[in-house]
Amino acid sequence: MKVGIVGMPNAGKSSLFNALTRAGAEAANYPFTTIEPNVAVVPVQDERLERVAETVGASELVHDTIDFHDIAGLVAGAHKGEGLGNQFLANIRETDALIHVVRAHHDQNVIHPEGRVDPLADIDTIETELIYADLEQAERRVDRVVRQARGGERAAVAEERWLRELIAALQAGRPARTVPVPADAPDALRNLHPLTAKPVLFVANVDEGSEAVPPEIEEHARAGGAVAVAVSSRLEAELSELDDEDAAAMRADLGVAETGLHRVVRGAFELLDLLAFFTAGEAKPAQSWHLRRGLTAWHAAGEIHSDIQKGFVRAEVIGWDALVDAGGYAGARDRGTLRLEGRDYAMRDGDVLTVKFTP
Ligand SMILES: Nc1nc2c(ncn2[C@@H]2O[C@H](COP(=O)(O)OP(=O)(O)O)[C@@H](O)[C@H]2O)c(=O)[nH]1
Ligand SMILES: [Mg+2]
Repeated sequence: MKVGIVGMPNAGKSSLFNALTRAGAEAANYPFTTIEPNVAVVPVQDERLERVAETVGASELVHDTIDFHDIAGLVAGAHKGEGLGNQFLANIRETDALIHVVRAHHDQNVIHPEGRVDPLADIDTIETELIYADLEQAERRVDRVVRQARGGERAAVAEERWLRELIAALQAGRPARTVPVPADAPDALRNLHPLTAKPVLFVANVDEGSEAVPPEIEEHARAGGAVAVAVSSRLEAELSELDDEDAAAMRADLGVAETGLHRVVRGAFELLDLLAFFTAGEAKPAQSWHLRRGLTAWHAAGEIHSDIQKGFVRAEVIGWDALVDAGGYAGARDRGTLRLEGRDYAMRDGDVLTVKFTP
């Protein structure tokens, strides 16, 4: 899962990114060895996985991860090639979702590029750039699709119709997510990758010690079907340099309960409508995975390995808490709580899955 961090210059993107990076680097069983400098691989901490691992006697914990990309260079005029321009816009196209960091703290020592702290105006600047970028891309795409559509290709005709509707919406300042993709042009979205179709998590970068999302940001997020959380990027960056005990003490002093990073990771999960499932066995790693809600055991198998999906025979499934209650797989089998399911079984959040497959 790839998430891009965008926002105005000086909004607090890199501070948040640095805090996330350190959280990732400190986590045990870090599954990746190479990291690009602007990519933070952050584990999704999940107590349920720890309980499951204890219960079955797993060898180690392997947490699911989210990749966060620090994307600099989004300034007014980026779509025209100002700042890092279109090159950087290409970077965000490949992400599954965006974190939009909005400055909401009032530290006068931090210069604002427009000389004033106005979260809604900043949001508007960034959203306008994303809309312009999509507009340009859509206009280029429609020129190509028109030719195919003239040849009578059905999908191309449908795609052209969608693109024209999309262009009109973008010109009116509406994001791509408000324009439904027709069923007869299934690849239209993938052909374009519009930035404004991606789900957005707003991170209000608030004053230290504050935990509330400013109401205007909350309202803006809600109106657009987005999620908002409040974090102090600087505080999180500072806390991530302390050891756990000192960091907890400082949080207690400030009256900040949950780690801001945790809020961001959870927000991303919620935003993408994901569920978590687990695999675990004795003397084997206990691992957490994610899957879009509504997908099946067969899809889950594909997350684990394409060979396991290809050879899928059946799945053994149990809720994590039922497995813990039964003290392990053997106990669960005795109680009849370990179920056999077929490939179409709709996975539930917290399921522990064992796929039987023919190699
Ligand atoms: N007071 C305060 N300063 C912050 C906060 N977040 C970032 N800053 C400062 O703002 C400046 C720009 O932050 P940075 O993360 O580099 O912003 P970016 O341009 O969006 O990557 C730095 O000097 C940070 O220390 C915050 O939550 N509170
Ligand atoms: Mg930066």
